[in-house]
Amino acid sequence: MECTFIIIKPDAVQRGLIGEIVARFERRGLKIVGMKFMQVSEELARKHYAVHEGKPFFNGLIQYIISAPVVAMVLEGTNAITAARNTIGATKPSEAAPGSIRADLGLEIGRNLVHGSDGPDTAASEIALWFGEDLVNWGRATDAWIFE
Ligand code: DAT
Ligand code: MG
Repeated sequence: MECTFIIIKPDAVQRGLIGEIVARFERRGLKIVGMKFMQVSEELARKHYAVHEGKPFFNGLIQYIISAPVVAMVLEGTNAITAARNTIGATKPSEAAPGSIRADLGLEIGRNLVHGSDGPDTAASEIALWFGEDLVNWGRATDAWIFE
């Protein structure tokens, strides 16, 4: 089944929104197969956001992501990548769909609370970069009621 990589970013951690955000993914049916609370190094941040290097917002983005701890997660489920992106909402919170995390909890693009992989290739490389092989393969009691 498909996996996606999620970061609960420093603003969400500082605002006490870890539980709120994890709960939204859990309720959706996505299954946690990796999770860690961590301080991100500048080296890891630059690797993760390498695709944005050279853009005007790059330095601010790196400073933001290393400014406080984050929660990194791997979520598994049917179409997990698209499902998680929809639960997260559009990059600009002001344009995100009502009911999404970014619309409900945020206002600015530079404080948009959550990261989610944007496709199968980025999901695979982000999971490898942040977790390596350190994932938990487990049978969830509710799986048969969520996955047909
Ligand atoms: P997303 O996080 O929705 O996948 P992205 O990959 O295009 O968006 O960009 C990564 C992050 O960089 C995004 O969450 C916020 C920041 N960012 C993107 N575009 C920006 C812009 N035009 N101005 C300021 N920050 C931006
Ligand atoms: Mg992205």
